[in-house]
Amino acid sequence: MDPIIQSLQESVINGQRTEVESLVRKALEAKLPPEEILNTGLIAAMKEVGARFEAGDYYVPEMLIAARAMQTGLAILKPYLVQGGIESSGKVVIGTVKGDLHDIGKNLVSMMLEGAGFEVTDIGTDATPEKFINAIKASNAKLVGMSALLTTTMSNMKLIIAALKEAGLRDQVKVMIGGAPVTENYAKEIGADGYAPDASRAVTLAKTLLEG
Ligand code: B1M
Repeated sequence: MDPIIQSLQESVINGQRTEVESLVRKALEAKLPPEEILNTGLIAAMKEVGARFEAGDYYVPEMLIAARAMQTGLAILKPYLVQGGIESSGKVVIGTVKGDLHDIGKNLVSMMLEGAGFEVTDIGTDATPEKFINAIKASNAKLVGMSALLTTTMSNMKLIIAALKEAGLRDQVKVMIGGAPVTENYAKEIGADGYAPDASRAVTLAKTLLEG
């Protein structure tokens, strides 16, 4: 592994924001591919943070500090991951479902969708069914993206789909879901139109859903 990427991983794991900032810049200056900086540097580090939390070596504050460091790196990387000036591919409403505060993955999906030309309305975290419904009505979106990182909150995706039906919006929008505990099977089970395991595949899925 490139030594810059190795140091970047360590800095995210240790929650060293300033180091993360300078290492992402250094990696870009060294012409390392932005996707490698993202996947091997930032995302892999967050996986390790999760593993340490699970093992009882890290607690919530360490997770939070690591998340902040990761977000700093992501902000610097953003212009290199998304290419602007593309024609609109469609309108999307995206949010992390009620009860869930994890937003790094959702932000990444949002960012990549924007980069692919989608007009994204990001309703943030802890989003209630009403919030999704109001945003769809306000933007006239044809696609809804839901993210969940907790096994306890992923079931809220089902409630949101039911609320969309009740509001008479289900036929107007396609629904795509994602997040660490979510699977293709779960998407089928709750009647979503698709599942994507990561941000780049979320873009491919969004395009397919809106074409079909
Ligand atoms: Co949380 N947390 N956390 N946490 N946290 C996890 C999710 C956990 C797996 C850690 C662990 O135990 N190993 C665990 C969940 C266990 C479970 O439910 N099975 C957990 C827990 C337990 C908790 C708390 C309950 C801890 C506590 O309080 N005791 C608590 C819950 C708070 C709440 O939400 N109500 C909590 C809190 C937090 C912080 C606030 C400290 C922080 C979040 C900060 C933030 O997001 N601003 C945090 C973090 C950072 C994590 C881990 C370490 C990292 C998550 C992350 O950002 N990953 C996480 C461990 C892990 O996931 N391995 C963990 C990087 C990100 C790029 O990946 O989000 O998976 P991810 O997104 C990917 C794909 O999933 C996909 O694309 C993204 C890019 O490739 N994707 C989509 C995501 N959304 C998509 C939507 C799509 C398509 C694809 O379409 C719409």
